[in-house]
Amino acid sequence: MSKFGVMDYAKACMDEHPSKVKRDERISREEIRKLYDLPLMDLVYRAASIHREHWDPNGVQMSTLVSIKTGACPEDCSYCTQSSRYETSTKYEPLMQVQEVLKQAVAAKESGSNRLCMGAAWREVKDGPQFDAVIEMVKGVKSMGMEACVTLGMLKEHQAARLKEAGLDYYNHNLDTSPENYCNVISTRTFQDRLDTLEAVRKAGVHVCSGGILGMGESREDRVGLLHELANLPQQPGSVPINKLMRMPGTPMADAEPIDDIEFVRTVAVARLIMPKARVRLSAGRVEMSASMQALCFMAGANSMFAGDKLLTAANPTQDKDLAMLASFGMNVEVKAYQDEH
Ligand code: SAM
Ligand code: DTB
Ligand code: SF4
Repeated sequence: MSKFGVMDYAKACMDEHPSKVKRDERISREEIRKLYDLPLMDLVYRAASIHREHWDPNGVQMSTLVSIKTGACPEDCSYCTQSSRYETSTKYEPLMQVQEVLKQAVAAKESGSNRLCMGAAWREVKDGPQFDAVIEMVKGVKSMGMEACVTLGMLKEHQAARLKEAGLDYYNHNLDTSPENYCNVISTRTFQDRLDTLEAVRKAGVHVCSGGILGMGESREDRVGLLHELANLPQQPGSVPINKLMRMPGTPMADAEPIDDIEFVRTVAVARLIMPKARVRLSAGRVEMSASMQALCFMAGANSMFAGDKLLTAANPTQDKDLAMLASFGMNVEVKAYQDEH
């Protein structure tokens, strides 16, 4: 049986996180299961109705990703081409110069993005010149009138406070999957480590961006568990990226069975229903989705996406293709700032 064969899911890592189930719950797993089980038309109709109460259903917010440090990551995330554990085509690139990042921010702004999301293949943030440079990147992006987001791995409270002081709007840190499936995907950190970083981010007053990946061979119950965790965080995330696994050659998940389209749409709809005020972002994997599939996702409540022909290392649809798709849907790119959203 392969590392991600069905049998392996008999192994659960829940015991490692006994504290998490004791938190005060606002929505139960059972309620989330029931939403998933609704007839598709009822589910999408309900999600679209909630979407309209909170958001412009014809609006979509665009973020642009920049990989500010690429590859040679010590973590073993089984989906990731940037892990040093796997033989992939991703080449190590050291931390980018601040000016180079700001050049890319100008281009992103001109293309309609109002948020720059800077990602580093780090296990965690370390104090020192590299973190100082990231602080300068955040300040520079803010001075251009854009929202700034970073995703740098694990983070301590004093580091989150420095990012907040620099003007950071969002910190992206995904829970990725359910607590009980986490150890089947990543062994070099725990689900609790993820929650601790989100806590540090929240304490600093930075908005949380947290979501997950679908199509890693996880079960419906794992998707229920992921959404349950996200929706029951002490404060619901401002952004919820829903990634469709990019099956990167050389990673243990290179041959994973792709997630069914309708199951993906159901997940978007349930996320919208239980986190009505969040930006639900169609993230990695759009390159494998038809325009019709993306239309279904927008109908089900997605209202954000990544712009530009590259994610961090993987492909994304070109800007021309995306703009043509949005035009054909009569959808508009939103540029309003997060202050209006919360
Ligand atoms: N190193 C930091 C971390 O892991 O938090 C930040 C960068 S990491 C690449 C950001 C997120 O990208 C991961 O948490 C994961 O959810 C997503 N991601 C990475 N590789 C992916 C893939 N092949 N397909 C879909 N999503 C992926
Ligand atoms: C998120 O949830 N998805 C983005 C962003 N947050 C950092 C990253 C997707 C990465 C896809 C794989 C790659 O480009 O290597
Ligand atoms: Fe490293 Fe982040 Fe990739 Fe995991 S997802 S291997 S932490 S870059």
